Amino acid sequence: MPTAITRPLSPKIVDCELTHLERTPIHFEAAQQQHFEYEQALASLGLTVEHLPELPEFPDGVFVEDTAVVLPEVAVVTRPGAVSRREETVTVAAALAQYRPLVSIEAPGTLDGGDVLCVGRTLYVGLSRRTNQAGRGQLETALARFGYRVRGVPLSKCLHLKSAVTLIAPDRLLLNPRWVDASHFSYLRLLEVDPGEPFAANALLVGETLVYPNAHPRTRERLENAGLSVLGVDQSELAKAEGGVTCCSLIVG
Ligand code: CIR
Repeated sequence: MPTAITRPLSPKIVDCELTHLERTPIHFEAAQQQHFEYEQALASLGLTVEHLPELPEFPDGVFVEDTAVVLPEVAVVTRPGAVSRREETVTVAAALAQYRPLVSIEAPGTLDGGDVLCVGRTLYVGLSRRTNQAGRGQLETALARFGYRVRGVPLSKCLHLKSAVTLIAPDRLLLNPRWVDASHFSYLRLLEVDPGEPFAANALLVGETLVYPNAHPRTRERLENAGLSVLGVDQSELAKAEGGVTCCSLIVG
């Protein structure tokens, strides 16, 4: 049974890391309710939701995507680029060890899972403020034996690679061309976000359905016009913490 690993929100989410957004008040109860509804959306798509232990002292602990890269053969436990987030990986590694052999990114490497986009046997790695060349290199070395290629993608205008581009079908990407150079992905079919919705490129593909924020109606229309099935969720509170739909779960297929 495919599983979605999630973590309850920390009350300290209000002290989260912020890179590209100004701090605005986050309503904790509303954020909790939205996270619950996100988990329900994943369950409605056939995923078993497994909760990690609460980490009340870690403001960004809910964004579990950044702590691991889960592939069919192996799980890579990351070393998050933000120092405040490094220890989040301990409980993630313990949970993932039930499902996969583990490898870990070590110092001086840093890697956030939000920077890793998997398309078939190619992993695109955003070289961002969070992910460095050493982290990318360690990922390449760890995965070469499984036949994965790893390609670095320079990034400066958004937090993570998956803020700018995500997979919406096995051969198709949703992309904001103002945040990432589309030529890296020219052999794939590309769908651009509506220019007025810069944050709209982060979609979570579960089976053949996209879990997708209600905040981007014009891009949603583009997705639906392209024949894709969309399940809307409200993530307005965690969006203030620079979170998106991929960030809040680790899918173990
Ligand atoms: C951070 O800056 O680390 C959090 N406030 C947001 C992380 C979002 N994660 C993701 O895009 N994968």
